[in-house]
Amino acid sequence: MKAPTRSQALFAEALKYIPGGVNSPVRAFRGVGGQPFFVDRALGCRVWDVDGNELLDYVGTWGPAILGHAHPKIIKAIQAAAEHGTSFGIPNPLEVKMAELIWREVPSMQKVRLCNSGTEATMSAIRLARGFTGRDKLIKFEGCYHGHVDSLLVKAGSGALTLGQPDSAGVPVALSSLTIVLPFNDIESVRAAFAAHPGEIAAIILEPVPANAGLYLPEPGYLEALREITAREGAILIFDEVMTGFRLGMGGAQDHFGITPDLSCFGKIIGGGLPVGAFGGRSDIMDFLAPLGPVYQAGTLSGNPLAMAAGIAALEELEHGGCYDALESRGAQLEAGMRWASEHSGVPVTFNRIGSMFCGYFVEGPVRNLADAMKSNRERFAKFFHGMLSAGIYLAPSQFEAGFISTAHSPEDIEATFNAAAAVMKRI
Ligand code: KE4
Repeated sequence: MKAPTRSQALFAEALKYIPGGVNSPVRAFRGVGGQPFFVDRALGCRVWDVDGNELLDYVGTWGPAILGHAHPKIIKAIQAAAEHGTSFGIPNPLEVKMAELIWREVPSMQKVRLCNSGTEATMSAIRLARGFTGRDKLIKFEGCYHGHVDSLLVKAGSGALTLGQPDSAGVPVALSSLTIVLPFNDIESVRAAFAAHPGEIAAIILEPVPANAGLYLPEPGYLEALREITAREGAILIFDEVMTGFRLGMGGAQDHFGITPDLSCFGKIIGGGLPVGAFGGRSDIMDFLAPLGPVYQAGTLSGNPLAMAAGIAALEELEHGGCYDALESRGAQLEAGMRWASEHSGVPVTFNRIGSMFCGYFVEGPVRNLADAMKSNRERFAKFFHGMLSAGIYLAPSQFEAGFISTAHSPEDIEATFNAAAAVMKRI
């Protein structure tokens, strides 16, 4: 009988105290089978598990590690900030610097409020949109995830235009029924929803690049049409850029696609790996927030000096480091390599990518929405995931997650990745 590995022992221990042994469900490997490994440390584009196995990391802590793990400038910034104290609950200079950075790099962000997670950011943004418009209904899209916000843990009702059903226990139907869930990339359904609910819809919230059902892209003209409809209907357009913010470029998806939303949500990268969130946009809307206005929002650790120091270091490196050209080059190299691996092995894989975000679906393409993504062969994906893990390459443990390349990934790392993929694909 083989002695359990340290990861196995830790997982058994974790199961005693933590539901499912994890503090966030996707970490439990339920999408791919098996047990999660436990990490000991991370540096650059690599993580080492507690049994000493080295892994090339394409999860990047789900997006924040765009500069790789333990970037020296981020570590140094955290150390220096920590010597002054770890939390104040008092306004501090670093939160002003972070706000100015976001204000400068994202023109739509006339005002910004910092918080502690992407979930807090989207939860606050929809409350603000409802408070500002005096309307209660929301539109979200199938396949888009915005954190575990009651009003957004909602799935499509029976008919496309009917009101939403809870997508989690504990969400009251009374609340989910205020959310209309529509197919992404289907602008007619948006027009029909506003026609069916005139003057009642406070906001549309979307991931401009849905990356929580794998990854697929907005069709040409789709985002422009959402902008035009919301402006005409007096509804607030909210871009959830928790993942795409500072990932696709300093201006995020809104700069990439040339759309100005009314409100935007951020997280992940702006915290340099520490807990963070932010939401902001039009001043006339943001000034509805307490203490100025009637919409309440608060947070003990909002603007936390360590998270601000880490995030500022990350954004300043991204701003000055010529990082996005490198990320695009690595992304293109991986895309070409994975397409070769698919052709070489004869296994159909649809590889979607934008910049340094990607997803390989085990299905003939195209994959342009959730319905297409759901056709992927998940059993094959699971075998591919474990085959790559055995080859020392850690991909997201779910077909319905995006992968991330960092500036720490070298061309040699990318080449090793698609060569391993070709070998694994041949075996599954
Ligand atoms: P957090 O509350 O997890 O910081 O952010 C929620 C969130 C909001 N909006 C978008 C577009 C997001 O992708 C997320 C969180 N992303 C997931 C990855 N699919 C985080 C990983 C996890 O849940 O453990």
